Amino acid sequence: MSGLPESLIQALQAVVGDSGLITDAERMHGYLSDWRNAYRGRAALVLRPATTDEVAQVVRLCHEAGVAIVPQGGNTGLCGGSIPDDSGAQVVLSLTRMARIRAVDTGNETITVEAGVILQRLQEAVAEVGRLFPLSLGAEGSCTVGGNLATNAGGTAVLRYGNMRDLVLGLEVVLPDGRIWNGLRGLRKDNTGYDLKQLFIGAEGTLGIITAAVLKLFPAVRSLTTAWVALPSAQAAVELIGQMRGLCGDRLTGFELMSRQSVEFVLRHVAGVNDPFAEVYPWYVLIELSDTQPDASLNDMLEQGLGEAFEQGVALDAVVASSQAQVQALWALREGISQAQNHEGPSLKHDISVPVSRIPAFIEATDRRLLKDFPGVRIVAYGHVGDGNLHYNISKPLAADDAPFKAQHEAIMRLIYDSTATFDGSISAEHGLGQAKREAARRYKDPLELELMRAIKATLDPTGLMNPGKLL
Ligand code: FAD
Ligand code: 2HG
Ligand code: ZN
Repeated sequence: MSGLPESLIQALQAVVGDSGLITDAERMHGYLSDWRNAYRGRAALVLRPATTDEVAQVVRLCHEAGVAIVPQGGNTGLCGGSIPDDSGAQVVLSLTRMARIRAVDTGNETITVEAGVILQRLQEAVAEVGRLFPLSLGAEGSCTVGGNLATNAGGTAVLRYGNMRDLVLGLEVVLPDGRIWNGLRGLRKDNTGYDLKQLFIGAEGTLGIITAAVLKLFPAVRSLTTAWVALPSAQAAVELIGQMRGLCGDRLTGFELMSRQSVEFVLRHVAGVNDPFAEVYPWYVLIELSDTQPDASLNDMLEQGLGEAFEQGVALDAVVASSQAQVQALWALREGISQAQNHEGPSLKHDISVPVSRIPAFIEATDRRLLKDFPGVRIVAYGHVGDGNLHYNISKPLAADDAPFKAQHEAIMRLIYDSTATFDGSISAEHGLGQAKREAARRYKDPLELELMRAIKATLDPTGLMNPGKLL
């Protein structure tokens, strides 16, 4: 049984109805672990409110009873932020039933959506009115707008459109005591004091529950070209992105870097993908150019950029997609890395960032230190070059047992974060801290910043019931 007082369970049930409350262990299962099974917890029950008022009422009831809440969207997060602890005393509050598109205002170029709307559904709804919502990531078929906001999600279009933080005009939030803050303003200019919505974006559910948002719309893309390019080094990727930006400006909307090891994992484990080249190269980039004009000469621009890159030895080989199917095939090689790495045994995921210009030196120095101290580990480095954001992931040595590798996790993580700090970087560029990087943040973040963050937490959530054990 849940361990919560029967009177509280009845009161919660009266708010959300039978379909909004799960106590059965089997039905709770999917809410209690992440997709990699890297984090697993227990919960007193799962609540699935369907409206903002229901969220407010259940949060108030939990607040009065001193019960901790773990907000959850699509549960695709990569650092355990949406998974309860193992006490069995916490309540998971899933937003997936709050999935309405409340309003579309093409005159104001905004859409107002509830937190449980799946990102892909948002993209499709926006396309139907001839617009673009540019946030794009591998989990878009199951992650939610609320989760994207709570993690300040990044993805593959940040170099042109920014992080989730940049795509928001207003929020509706249920505060930890159950009050509703209606900040659903669709204003591009509002200088009336602190920008409170930004506090909740990237807070990973530790300051309140985001129930709805006003998001910006962008002009639809009407021409697009995609290329897969082989490079001799990571340094070449930094040079090439600078050249392509100079040539194409804002038309450069994707520039993803992949090491050979990353691509090999995809070729090995993802069905239906092929290596575009007969030869093996050490690094690859996927380049996307796009424009709002239907007849933009993107191929000419790409050819010019690549032509110069070949002359300088910055690029070694390239294919340009000639059909929508080929575009998808190239993206499958990139987006398949996460899934493919899971098939290679336990792994350590990192989403570090360093200044773009320092990516090559970071990789060189960190590879060297890592392979010296942990011989045989497989480095799966890839990421969003334009954002200085690398997924510097590590898989266990081939043919080694899991246990010795797992025992080295802390030391490997420490080495990578120490190296990141040496390069003036961040230990989390896009996935957040959750439970995975909470301890590490204490070591690498400025003590004054941590003090200010704790002060904000104490002001908004003095009883500490909103996603405890995460982020701070
Ligand atoms: P969840 O996992 O459910 O929750 C994430 C955090 O947000 C938790 O702390 C949770 O408590 C909190 N939360 C959720 N909803 C709310 C709410 N309504 N109010 C308050 N707090 C809430 N991330 C990137 O940034 N870039 C990528 O490129 C990327 N690619 C991915 C690829 C794959 C294959 C996978 C599995 C994940 C990827 N992710 C990526 C990570 C993940 O998809 C994002 O973090 C996403 O934003 C999480 O959304 P979600 O709805 O699944 O949130
Ligand atoms: C990506 O860019 C995601 O593919 C996931 O951020 C990274 O699985 C990972 O480590
Ligand atoms: Zn990423």
